[in-house]
Amino acid sequence: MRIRLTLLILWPLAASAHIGSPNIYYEGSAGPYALQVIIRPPDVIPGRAEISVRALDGNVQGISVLPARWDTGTKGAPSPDPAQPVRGDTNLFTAELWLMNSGAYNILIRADGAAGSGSTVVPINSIATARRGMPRGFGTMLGAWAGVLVLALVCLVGSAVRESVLPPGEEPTRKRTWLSRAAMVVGAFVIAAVLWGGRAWWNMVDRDYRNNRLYRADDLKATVITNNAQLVLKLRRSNERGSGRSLVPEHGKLMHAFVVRQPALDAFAHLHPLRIDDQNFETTLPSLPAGRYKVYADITHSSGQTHTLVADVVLPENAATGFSRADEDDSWMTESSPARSDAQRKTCVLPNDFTMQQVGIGNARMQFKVVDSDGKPAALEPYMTMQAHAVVHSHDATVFTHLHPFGTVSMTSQQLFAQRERERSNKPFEVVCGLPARPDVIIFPYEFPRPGAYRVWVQVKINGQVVTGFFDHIAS
Ligand SMILES: [Cu+2]
Repeated sequence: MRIRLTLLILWPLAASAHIGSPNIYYEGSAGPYALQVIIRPPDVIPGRAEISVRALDGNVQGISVLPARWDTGTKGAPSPDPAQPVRGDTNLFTAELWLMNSGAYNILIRADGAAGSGSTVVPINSIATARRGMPRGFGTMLGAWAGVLVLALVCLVGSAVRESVLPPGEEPTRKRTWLSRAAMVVGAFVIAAVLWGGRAWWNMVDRDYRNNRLYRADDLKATVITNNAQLVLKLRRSNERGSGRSLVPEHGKLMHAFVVRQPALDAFAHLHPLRIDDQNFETTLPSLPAGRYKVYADITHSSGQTHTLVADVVLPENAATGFSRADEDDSWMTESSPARSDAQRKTCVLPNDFTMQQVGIGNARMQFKVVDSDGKPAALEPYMTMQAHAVVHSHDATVFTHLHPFGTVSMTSQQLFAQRERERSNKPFEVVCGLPARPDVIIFPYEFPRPGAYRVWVQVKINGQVVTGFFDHIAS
C-alpha cells in the first residue's frame, strides 16, 4: 500500500497591497529620533516577521517592538520585545515578532536614548501568501517509511492470529494459517480505509487554507465605454472575499488607480475613480495611446488593511473629442521622447526647463532631485499632501508598488490606529508620519525585491502643475 503525499512546491501568490514586493519600508521620527524601519513579513500565518530598525541620527541606545492588532490595539498585546543591537553596527537593531492572525497589524516601535524616549507605528498587512510544500526527497523518504510500517502492521496482524495462542514448539494448523491470511486481508483493508480518511481530512484542511486563509485580492474587472465623446473607465470589484468592510480615503481619495501601458510601460496615468457604490468605480480617461494596459487600484479598508487590485484592459484609439478631468489630482504622461539605448535612465526632462535626476539608489533608499534650468532645487508644492509620489513597476509586470517619502505603508492606516489607540486608552497618542521633507532631495525608502529591469515614475507638483518623471533601473 503506497501513500500519496501532497506536493511539494512553495507557491508564491499575488502578494499584498503591493504586488511582488512584500517588504515594508518606512522612515519616520519616533519622538526625537529619526528611524528607518524595514519589516520582512512572514509568508504564512502564524509566522515570524523580521524587523530591522536603523537609527538615522545615531543617538539611540535601545529599541523595543510590539505587534498590535488593529481591533485590539495595545490592550490585547503582550509586552514589548527588546530589539537586539547588530554587532559591528551601532545604529542597527533587529527583532523577530510572531504574527498570530491574518489582518491589519501595527508594529509599535519605541526608541530610547539620551534625548528621552519616543515611539512610532508602522502598519503592516498580516497575510498568508504562500502554500508550503514538502520537499520531494523528504516526502519520498516518509512515504517509504510509511510503506514499511504498513507492511509490518499487516504482518503483525497475521502473526497475532496465527501464533499468539499457540503453545511453544507447536506448528499452526492449516485452518489457523488460513484464518491468519484472512485477518491480514481484513487488516489491510482497515488500514487502507484509515489512510484514505486521513488523506481526505488533509485535503479538506488544505482546501480551507487555500480558499479562506490564503490571501487573494478581490477580483477587479475593467471596461472602457464611450460616454459624451469621452472614454470612461469602469472598474468593478467583487468583494466576496473581502470582509465587507467599508473603504477609507488615502490622501483624500477612496481609490488610487494607476493605468500602465504594457509591455513598453510608455504610458502612465494616476487617476482617482469616483465611487459609485462599494463595488463600482469610474473615471474619465485622459488621452492615452491605444493598447493593452494594466490597471492597479489601491484601496484601504477601515481596518487599515490595504489592497492592490489588478485588471487588464484594452484602450481603443481615443476618439474622444474632449477630456474633462474627473478629479483635479489626476495626472498622466506618455513617453514622447524616443527610448534611449542606455538601460539605466537617470535624468528626465520635465516641462518648463525643469529636470528630474536620479541621484542614488542603495541603502534601502531611492533618491531624486528636481532642479530648474540654473540647477537650483525646484520649489515643490504638496501633491495630495505629499512632497512626492513614486510608482515602481518591473518590466515583466510581476512587481508593482506605490510609495511616498515616508515609505511603502498606508498613512491612513497609521493614523487610524493612532486614533483608535486614543479612543481605547483615553490617553494622548500621536504619530508623526515620515521625516521632515528636505528641500533639495526626495527620498523614498525602498529596495527592489529582486534582480531585474524596473521603471520608476516620480510625481511632484511645481507651480500648481503635477509633473511626472520616469527612470529605468536594472536591479542586480
Ligand atoms: Cu501616492
